[in-house]
Parts: sequence; structure tokens; C-alpha cells
Amino acid sequence: MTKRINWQEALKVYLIGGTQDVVDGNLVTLLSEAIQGGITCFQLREKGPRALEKRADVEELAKECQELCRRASIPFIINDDVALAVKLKADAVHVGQSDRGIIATLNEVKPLGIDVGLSINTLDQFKKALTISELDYVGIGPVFKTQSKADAQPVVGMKLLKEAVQLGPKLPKVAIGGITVDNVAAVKATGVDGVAVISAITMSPRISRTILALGGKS
Ligand code: TZP
Ligand code: MG
Repeated sequence: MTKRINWQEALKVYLIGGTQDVVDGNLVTLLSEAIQGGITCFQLREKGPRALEKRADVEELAKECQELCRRASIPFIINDDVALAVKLKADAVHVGQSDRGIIATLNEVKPLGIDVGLSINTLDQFKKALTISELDYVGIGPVFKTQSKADAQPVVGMKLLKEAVQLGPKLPKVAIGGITVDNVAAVKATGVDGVAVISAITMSPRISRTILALGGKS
């Protein structure tokens, strides 16, 4: 019997991070603090010029992060790397539109009890996602301008969030891109289930306080 994740709950404060996002490069310490602060899930996204390069190092880091998440009973998600998600039996894998086909990913991982999240940047992509019954959640964005992703898609604004909530109320949704403690209330007012952030948490001088302000578990 595989576990069932309540994504509507798990998406509330979704931390994304990799070595490249942490000033001192110590992702594990940052993640422990963020878990203490009340994040509701974590996605390992090791990517970009400052990311770890060796496969063995990424795997080791992933295992450490997975163990911290397991102890805190929050989902551990791997970005893009389906093979690593399968090897570690992550709770979920998150893929983008340009990554390996979503159907191929679902066919490979769902039988193993691994959930799948998909990035959405247009209403057409969202409509298509609604036809894929096995999909577990979508990430919609970038809502605002982001400094954390070099190849980010055009900003979608809050209009797309509102349209998606109206069109597909049941599919769990997390908003992403440029979300901070200052705009989180407006983002949540659209009806999305939660917010996914990198810099708001990784660059915060007061991690716990920031997570609480974003809606984390207290
Ligand atoms: N996908 C769309 S925007 C983004 C990703 C991974 C980066 C979000 O980072 P930040 O710092 O919260 O804007
Ligand atoms: Mg991707």
C-alpha cells in the first residue's frame, strides 16, 4: 500500500532549493532550519553555475535532504531528474513543459508510487493538464519577476492563477516566482493552495519568521 499525499495541504509553503541558492552552500543546514520553521514540502533543484556537478555528490545530498523530510513527515520532491527520483523512491518528481514528456514520466513513476508535479505557464498548458487524470499538482508561474531561474518563462501575473482556480478548482496548485512576504496575501487570495519559493526563504535573515509569514505550519 503506497502512501497518499494530501497535496492541497503539502503545497502550502513549498521550499525549492539547491546548493546554488544558499549563500554558504550548506543546503542541509538551511533545510533543517526551514523544516523547523514549518515548510510543508521540499523540492531539491540542483541546477545552475554554482550547483554540484558530480552525480555521486548530488545523490548524497539528495539522500540527506530526503532523510530530513522523512523525519518531519513532509514530501520530498526531486526536480526533473526522474532517474534519481526512482532510485531514491522520492515522494514526487517535478517536471517542466520542456523536460521529458509528462505522459512518459507518469507511466514510469506512478506504478512505483511516486507522484508527479508539472510546471504551467499558459492557460492552454493548464487546460491540457486538466485532461491528465494522474497528475498530482501543478506549479503556475512565474507570477512575478524572479532572480532565481535564469531561463524563466515570461511573467504570468495573478490573472493566470485566478483563471486556473476557476477552471480547475480540484487540481492542486502552487504559485511560483518572485513570491515574498509582501505579496503572499494577494497571491493566496486567488485561491491557489500554496506558494513555492526559493529566495524568500534561502535569502531570509529570519527564516522561521519568513516561513510563518508565508503561511507555514506553526
Ligand atoms: N520556476 C519558475 S520561477 C522559479 C522556478 C524554479 C524560481 C522561483 O524562485 P524565487 O526566488 O522564489 O523567485
Ligand atoms: Mg525542469
